[in-house]
Amino acid sequence: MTPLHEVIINKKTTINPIWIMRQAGRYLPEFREIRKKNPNFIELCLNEKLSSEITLQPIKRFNLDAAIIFSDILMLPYGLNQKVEFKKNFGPILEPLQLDRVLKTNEENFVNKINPIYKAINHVSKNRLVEDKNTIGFVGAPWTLLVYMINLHSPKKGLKEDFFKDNYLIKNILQIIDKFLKIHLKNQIQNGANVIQIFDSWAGLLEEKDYQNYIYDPSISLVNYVKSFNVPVICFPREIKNYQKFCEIVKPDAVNIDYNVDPLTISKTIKIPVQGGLDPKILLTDKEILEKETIKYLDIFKDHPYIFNLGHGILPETKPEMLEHLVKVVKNY
Ligand code: 1CP
Repeated sequence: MTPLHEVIINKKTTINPIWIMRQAGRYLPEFREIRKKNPNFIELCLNEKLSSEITLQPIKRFNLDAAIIFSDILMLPYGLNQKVEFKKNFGPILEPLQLDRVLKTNEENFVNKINPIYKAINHVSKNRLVEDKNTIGFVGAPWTLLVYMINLHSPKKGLKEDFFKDNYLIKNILQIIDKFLKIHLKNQIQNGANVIQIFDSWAGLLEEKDYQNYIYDPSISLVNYVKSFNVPVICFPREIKNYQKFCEIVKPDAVNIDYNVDPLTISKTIKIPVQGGLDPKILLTDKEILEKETIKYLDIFKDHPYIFNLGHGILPETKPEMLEHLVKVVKNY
């Protein structure tokens, strides 16, 4: 059985598999080398040969237990014919949403437009480097995708004041997102993804009164859908105020925690397997601090099914040797 399945399905506590959010990316010189020659990020995600190669880069370098496919949550709006661009040092920029264009997209158009992603998952999952490991497919959660599709860029400075003004549009878009996320999930699973992670990166922007409509209900729909394929699903409702309540209501197979929550409280209150938590900034310090902080998480979760990961994506400034050291500490624990 693969390492993540041992923990998530068999609830094994004697192993601590490790993979890292954004493990394929900018902190790796071999990634930057490819990126330099491929200024268009979307095109790079749709180049099955290069995206497979990038996915495997961290697997070749470190003793990680899972490959996560090099793609982006914003391939969904792209597949729905909302233009997406990635500007250097700024992040994603989306063109204003045109509901009629999105409504015209059918399953066939969508799958054809982003098909190289599925081919890459297929290549990666069959590669001998990944043989005994997991291949992770992923999507953005409906709320987080809605945020980008309406806000049109990163909501780091908060949402636009009139974000919720067009109720008709929001309702329609959420339905479309649900439909196409299921198509996207199905194709990833049918091509070899054997774990799914759902990123709700902007869950923390909502007030608790809005969780039911924008986080719980849309997540339940996707979690149940993934479960129908017998594939385990990990949810990451980043900076949600109450992870325990989220787990009880949404019932994912495992939950990824962010670095602002107290891991000890989590270990005592959450019954399902847990993933992640370590602050990615710890990887910018030194090996001694890294070791201490890593062992803190491993000690807290020593009797809990636990997958080692960070509390958010690895930072571009991280030195690869720090990740190498982290993997060593986890493996030697
Ligand atoms: O080279 C570059 O400039 C591109 C940087 C980059 C990379 C490497 C982006 C732009 N996306 C990715 C890949 C990516 N994105 C992966 C690959 C697999 C891996 O983990 O190794 C994954 C899983 C994502 C998921 C993703 N994209 C999320 C969810 C996770 C998270 O970080 O919260 C989000 C919010 C995005 C949007 C996005 N894409 C890229 C950026 C810089 C952002 C965030 C911008 C913002 O703050 O709004």
